[in-house]
Amino acid sequence: MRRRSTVLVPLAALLAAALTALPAGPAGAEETEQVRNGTFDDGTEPWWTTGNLTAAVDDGRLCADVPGGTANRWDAIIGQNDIPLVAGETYRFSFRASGTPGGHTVRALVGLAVEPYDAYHEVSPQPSVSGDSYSYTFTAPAGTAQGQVAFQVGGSAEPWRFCVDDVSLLGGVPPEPYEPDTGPRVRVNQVAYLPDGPKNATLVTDATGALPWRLKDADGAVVARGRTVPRGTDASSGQNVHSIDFGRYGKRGTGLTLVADGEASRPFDIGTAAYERLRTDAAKFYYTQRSGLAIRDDLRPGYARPAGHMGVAPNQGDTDVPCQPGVCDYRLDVSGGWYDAGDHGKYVVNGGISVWELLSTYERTLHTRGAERFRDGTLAIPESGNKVPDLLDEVRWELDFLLKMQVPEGQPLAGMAHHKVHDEQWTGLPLLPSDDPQQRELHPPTTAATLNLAATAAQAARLYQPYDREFAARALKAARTAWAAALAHPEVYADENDGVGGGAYPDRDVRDEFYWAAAELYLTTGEKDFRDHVLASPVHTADIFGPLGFDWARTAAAARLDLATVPSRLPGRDAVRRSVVQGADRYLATLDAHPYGMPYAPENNVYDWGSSHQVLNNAVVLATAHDLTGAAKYRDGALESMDYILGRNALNISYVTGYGEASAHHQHSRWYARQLDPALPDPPAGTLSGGPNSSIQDPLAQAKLQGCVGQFCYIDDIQSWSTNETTINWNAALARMAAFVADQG
Ligand code: 9MR
Repeated sequence: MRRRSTVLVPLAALLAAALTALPAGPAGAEETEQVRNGTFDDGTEPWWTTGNLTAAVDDGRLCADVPGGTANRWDAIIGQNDIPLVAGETYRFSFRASGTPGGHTVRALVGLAVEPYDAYHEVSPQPSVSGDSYSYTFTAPAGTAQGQVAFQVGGSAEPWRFCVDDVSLLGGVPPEPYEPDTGPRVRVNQVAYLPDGPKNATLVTDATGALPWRLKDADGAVVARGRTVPRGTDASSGQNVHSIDFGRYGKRGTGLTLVADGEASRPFDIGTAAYERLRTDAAKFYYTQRSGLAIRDDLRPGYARPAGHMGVAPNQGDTDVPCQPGVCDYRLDVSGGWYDAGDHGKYVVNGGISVWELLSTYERTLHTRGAERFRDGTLAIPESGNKVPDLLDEVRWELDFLLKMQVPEGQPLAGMAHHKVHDEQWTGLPLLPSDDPQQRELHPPTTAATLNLAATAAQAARLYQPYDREFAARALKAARTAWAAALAHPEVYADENDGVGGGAYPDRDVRDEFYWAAAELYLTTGEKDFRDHVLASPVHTADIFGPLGFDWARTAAAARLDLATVPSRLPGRDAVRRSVVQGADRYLATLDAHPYGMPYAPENNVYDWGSSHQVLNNAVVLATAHDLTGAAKYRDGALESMDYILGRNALNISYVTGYGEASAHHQHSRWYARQLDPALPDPPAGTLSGGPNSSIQDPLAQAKLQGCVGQFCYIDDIQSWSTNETTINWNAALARMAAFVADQG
């Protein structure tokens, strides 16, 4: 279709006028069309198609008959190459498209025309028969002379007809400021407060003096009232805020709202039911992360998918995986385990902390209430009905994988564990695990991975003993072998640049991993040698409960918390328990000083990657202090920490999918990728998002969140892998805390 240039000219003139008025106008910020013949007035040149398409001009548009029966979007493409893209420049990508029949998904993208085919911007509209217009603004994360505009139309079982017109990629457009929709200014836990727990909220307001608040039940009747407490400027958000304490009201109910300063909060409950649900949902997350097993629709309606990486084409499989060239000359069956996150990689270090936190969730129930939570049948997994607690069955899936990552006897570095296994190159989104065509590779063994294996296999040995003695014995043997191998090779580190096709997970300080492995081996065996290693570790007496909290790289807390809670004859155990309580005191002080009531205030307000789970892990220290002392203040602190996760925050969002009126649901994942492909599901209910990350490493966050303050460094978009991914270690922190809260009900 011929473009009406009359519209463009005055626009450009206006812009030029505006620019001359600015003191320092950005050089070259003139809107420039990058697409040639996007109106198809001159036939189809220079557009190209894959061989299975014939494109022709029809009624001024470009149309193609798309064959049915292709597997991937990229199996049928219409594209234009040689499009120059400038890093940091903002573009408007627009086009008009129709589909017959309507509803077929098109992957429209601007990106690299050559390997690794990075998508700089992609969308997945489903054009109707009558046609729709689309327009998107994005900032190019990198520059290239080999850019491309492409419409990927494959992946449909049925044939259909696709037409496109007025394709435009306009460079030099002004960036669109990103304004998150933060809803009402009264911020509450959008899920539930416990009837006898603390109840706090935060009000965002310009008012400097105290304001009245009212609590309303579902019928709108005022059931409590009071006055806010002005807290000044909150450093974590830059907002002026007041806090509200309505903890004296404790009647169960649903659909309550808190009203202040002319705004009503999102609705919430006072009750325990939501936490009973979250306790299981957070743990059910793992079944659909499983590799090497078909996910059953009867167990997870809407989440069924074929088994991933079992060697069935196009997968190359994890059943017979070589090392990276030059790393080893054997192959291993490393099938099974959980996919780490939204990628298809499997990493021993991160698998380790995830296993530990889930097993400690289980182990805690043995020492606190005596009852076994997560008993057989509670998680609806294939093993339900085998008389083993379901949480143990689920974690076993990962433990079996971790054991397979151990270097076999007779090989160099025998007994150590390979750091990770993943694809040679990063794969695109969306991509079901079973559709990944890439070569999988084992990466070199590391001391950190070996000690993760030693710690978790030792922990497993004591917990699985009542259910499977053979496995317990095998796990303990593997743990001992790993421990000896780590002692023999104490400084083999992951290469911090080994981040192609999978994450690097580098860690050059493994004193904490040695401490953790020694502690688990001691708690399981009671042996003097391991006890001596624990007592001699420099980490044993160190102050380890810092502001960021523990995670996959900072594992000392795993040891300390277990030494404090799992019965043993460790000399000086009282001091160990005191150190946990002192750590909790510090997190409590942070929480009390924080107008959003969180036990997290990182140095210089730099929110870490996965901050949601850092908040939760700090809450785990509070929860453990409550278990150790029975003091209500630690329980209250642990409960209040959940409020932040579930909506009492600057963005007014619950970071747990399906919990709260506004919850994260576009997490970065190759298979929970509904944002990109409506045929795929969102992440299951009970999935934790990584949350604000000040370093915004991904291009989408860089384009939208530049200059963000703390809590605002987050966007619920599938492309934002640095602020919005889902991972096995983050969900473990959620599972641990959800179980604690449910136990208080
Ligand atoms: O959560 C991890 C973060 O702490 C690291 O700094 C980063 C770089 O190694 O990796 C993050 O983990 C990602 C991993 O590397 C690959 N799978 C997805 C993980 C979450 O984004």
